Amino acid sequence: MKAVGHTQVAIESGFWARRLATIRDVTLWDVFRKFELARGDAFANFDRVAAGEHGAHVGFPFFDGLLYETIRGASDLLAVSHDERLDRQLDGYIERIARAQAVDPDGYLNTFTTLLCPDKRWGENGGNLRWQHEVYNAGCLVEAAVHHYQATRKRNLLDVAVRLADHMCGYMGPSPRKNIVPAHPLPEEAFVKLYRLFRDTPDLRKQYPQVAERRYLELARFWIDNRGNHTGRANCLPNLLESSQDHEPLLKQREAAGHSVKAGLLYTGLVAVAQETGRRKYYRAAMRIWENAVSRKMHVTGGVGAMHQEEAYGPDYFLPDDAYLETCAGVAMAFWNHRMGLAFGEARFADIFERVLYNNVLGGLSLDGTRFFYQNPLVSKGDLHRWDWHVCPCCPPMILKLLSGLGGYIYAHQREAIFVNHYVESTTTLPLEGDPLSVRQETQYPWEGRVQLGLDPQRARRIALHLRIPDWCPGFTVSVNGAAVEDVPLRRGYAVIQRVFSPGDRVVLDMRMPVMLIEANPYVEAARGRVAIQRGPLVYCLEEVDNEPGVDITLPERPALEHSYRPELLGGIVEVRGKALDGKDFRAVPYFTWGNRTPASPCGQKGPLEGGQIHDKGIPLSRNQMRVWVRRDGDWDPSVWVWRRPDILDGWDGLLYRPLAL
Ligand code: FUB
Ligand code: ZN
Repeated sequence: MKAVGHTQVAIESGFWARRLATIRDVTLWDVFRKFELARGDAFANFDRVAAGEHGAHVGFPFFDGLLYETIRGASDLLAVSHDERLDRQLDGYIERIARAQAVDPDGYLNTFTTLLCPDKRWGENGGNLRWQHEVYNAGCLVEAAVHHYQATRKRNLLDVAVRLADHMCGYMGPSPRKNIVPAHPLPEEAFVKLYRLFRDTPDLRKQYPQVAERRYLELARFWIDNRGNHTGRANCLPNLLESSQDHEPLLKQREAAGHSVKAGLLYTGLVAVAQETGRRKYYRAAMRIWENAVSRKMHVTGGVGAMHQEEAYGPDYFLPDDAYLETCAGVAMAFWNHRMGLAFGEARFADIFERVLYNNVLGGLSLDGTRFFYQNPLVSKGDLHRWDWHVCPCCPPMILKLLSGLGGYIYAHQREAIFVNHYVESTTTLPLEGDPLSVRQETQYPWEGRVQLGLDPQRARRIALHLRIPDWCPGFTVSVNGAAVEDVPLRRGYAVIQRVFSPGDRVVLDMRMPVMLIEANPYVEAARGRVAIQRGPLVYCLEEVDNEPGVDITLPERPALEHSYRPELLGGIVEVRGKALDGKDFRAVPYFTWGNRTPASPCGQKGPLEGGQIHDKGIPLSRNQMRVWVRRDGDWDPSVWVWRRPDILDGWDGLLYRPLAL
């Protein structure tokens, strides 16, 4: 499928319009301000490079990249609603970035290396490619430049990015160039975007006669193909290790592994390269790794990267309550699933996108838009609070990148077929062959499951309308112009309504949205005997402020669960209420709203914790064995081995989560 870009989609009312207004009016400015003030001005690194200075550098080596990412997010906001002040502010930053690049004859740009270890570019001469983040930063610059150009049609940032990208294309790649791959993935997809920008914009292409855009795609492909090939890497880090998915060739990898942010961004780049080259081996690898990630390594919130060490994916089914689940990893998971959905044309990828978006990622940003979570575990002992700013502020820019472009994930099309992948109140015009098609979507989603679509083709025409039926949905009905449509076929997770649509037609999708209890696959030790509360795409949580201190609830076998909209609570939410086995009432709120009110008392939470701290993947698992993590004498014991019990998986069909039959 081809996605409808975010600039073509207007989100002006409903749940997301309110969230996006906060992001546009508050979060964006807050993030820039904190980068400038929190620990010194991170943009001043560029000024010092421009002035030929050496020495002090503000922040971690990847701060250049984080600033570029914030510019990308800002550009996407600018593209949907022009803001003179923001436009000028970005131009000011870009001028400082461009001045820093201008002093280098090659167009090389990485403030950390230039200021602190100028003889160690690209990790050479005893440098450290992983730590220096040069290729990653360059990728962030390239993607920011593409988005900024698309938003403004200005070349100021693109000029900088092209100069650096061209330098890289001459420096790294197949022998005799250097075998350098990004220690932190992201540039793979960014270079594909740069390639596409020039390929698809002939006017722009004419303005850059020196550009040979094919080289950008070739370098991205080189990075995918040469992960795990350590030949000739003597001058930087020969092996970037599993953290960077460099332990073996990517196309041979079978599991989601290593640093979970790097992993998600790498898999996104893998699919981007697959889409451009059409090579089946790339698609196959992406699908294999995806199956592993979502059927064995994903929390119910869509969060990934259970391990605290290395912010990494853990072993299969290792999904402890206090897992790490970095917000950035959730964003990367969303990017990856978006591309998978477009590439494979199946709704199950948008299901994962939705799960991670509404729970793990949205939970990473406070309701007022100024405070953040880095980790998003399922439980808090009362000592995890939102932070105003972090010494490693990687998550705010990633949140901005995803949410600023949210409009671009909703609709897609393919010849006469249109796809509604997400239920977000919005309007768009789909560029179908022949005439464009206007669509107006009205919905109270995620609070209600009813979606009304007004379709306005310019003339009566045959269209196959595909409506995603989410994995959580136990039943739905469809009507067109008030008449029920019987036996709507479900294809690849979409309800397909194929007919001649006329101007003014109205389609109503009604999805049942009961409160559900979700159980995890029995191999998930930490979840045995436990359930998650979910309604629609939202996973719920219990906070001390609404409940008894300690929040430790045992449910009766058939709990009566009620829900109602509470406009005054947490900006307006659907609350879930029930009675515990001991007869006491409890109240649950959407997980994404947690940590916005009075913090829980320290150690208020009881139950198994700290699983994510223990990890030793040194011992290979045999096919018939698995390691379980058992709590003994108050501690987790990782060394318990059991024979796999396929019998306990009866009826699970490879699922990781399913509704509990009540
Ligand atoms: O290495 C850059 C960023 O810092 C990663 O994406 C985050 O996970 C944090 O480790
Ligand atoms: Zn992060």
